[in-house]
Amino acid sequence: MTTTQPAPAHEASAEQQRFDELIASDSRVEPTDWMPDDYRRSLIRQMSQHAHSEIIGMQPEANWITRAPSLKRKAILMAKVQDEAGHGLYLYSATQTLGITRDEMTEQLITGRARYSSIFNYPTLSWADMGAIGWLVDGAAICNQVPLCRASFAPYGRAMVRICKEESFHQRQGFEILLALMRGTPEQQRMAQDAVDRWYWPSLMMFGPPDDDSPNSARSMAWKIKRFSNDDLRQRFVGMLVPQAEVLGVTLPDPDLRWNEERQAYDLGAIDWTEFHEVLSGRGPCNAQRLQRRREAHEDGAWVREAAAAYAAKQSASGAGSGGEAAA
Ligand code: FAQ
Repeated sequence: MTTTQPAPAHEASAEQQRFDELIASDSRVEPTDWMPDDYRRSLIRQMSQHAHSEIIGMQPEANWITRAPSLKRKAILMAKVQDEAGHGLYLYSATQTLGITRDEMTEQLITGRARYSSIFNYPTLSWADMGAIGWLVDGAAICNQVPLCRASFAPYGRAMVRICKEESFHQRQGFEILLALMRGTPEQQRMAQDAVDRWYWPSLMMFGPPDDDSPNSARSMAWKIKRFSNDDLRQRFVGMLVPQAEVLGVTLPDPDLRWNEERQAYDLGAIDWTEFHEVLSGRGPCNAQRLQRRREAHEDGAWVREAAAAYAAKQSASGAGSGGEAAA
């Protein structure tokens, strides 16, 4: 190679080659590395949707904080909802390393232009829903997110390691809520079963559309962002649920669920993809309510952002901020 090489095209292809090598060798791409525009765009898409899901996902559970059946349950639920806020913040920060601002992402969310997980557009009708969300929704989230710890984009993978540890605590607390109810009165058992009946199918939809209807999968898998297909992860999830449902004593609401000896996997009944697309189009049971609440919270928080910005400006003007208390 000489310095007379003229072409930016050549440089681009050298960069592309280096990127391809990083991916092929299972190394990580850091924000300072060159990356193809499509890779960057797809990461911003997936990671921002993921961050929005964590933030919107606080709402269905926050609905039960004031009505938790004991002080202990209330403290646990508050900690869980706070964890979800933390997950949203790690993910927004990781996404910012790709060149989008937090304000842009927030704007996309509150104007309804961004997607977030379909699951959070369903209502939480009873205390047992806190158990079903922990067991099924966090369970599905872990199943989908453990492979993302190895995502080729390093900040995403690093954020996922911590998130998955916390999600696994969430999943167990949900299982434990359902177990307590299933060991309780017939009415409590009915409540637990009803919650499982309502959350089971939407939790299977969290994995996304079937593989032959998933426009992003092939490229995301070639880039090693996604490591497994939507259907593979859904299948793995049901395989995990069946023995746990037996321990709980709940029935999974799929009459066609059967072990297939030949495939060594469960055959599943048909998922209602019309419902999924309705929810994605903004016509789920709680889409409007979730977005309105998020918008209101953003507006209510304006004074905090202003105060923080004014404080930061004052600190930098006075040259403070190195640990000591600034003069008033
Ligand atoms: N909901 O081509 P694909 C949690 C969209 S966190 C809404 O298959 P991809 C923690 C998809 O974006 C839950 N939209 O897409 C918690 C795409 O639209 P676009 C969130 C969905 O990206 C627990 C289009 O359909 N987890 O639960 C959904 O390859 C409890 C075509 O789909 C993540 O975000 C859906 N379910 O695969 C918090 C994990 N499925 O962008 C509080 C990271 C698909 O082209 C309480 N994300 N779409 O307009 C992923 O793994 C992937 O993005 C998938 C979708 C698997 C979600």
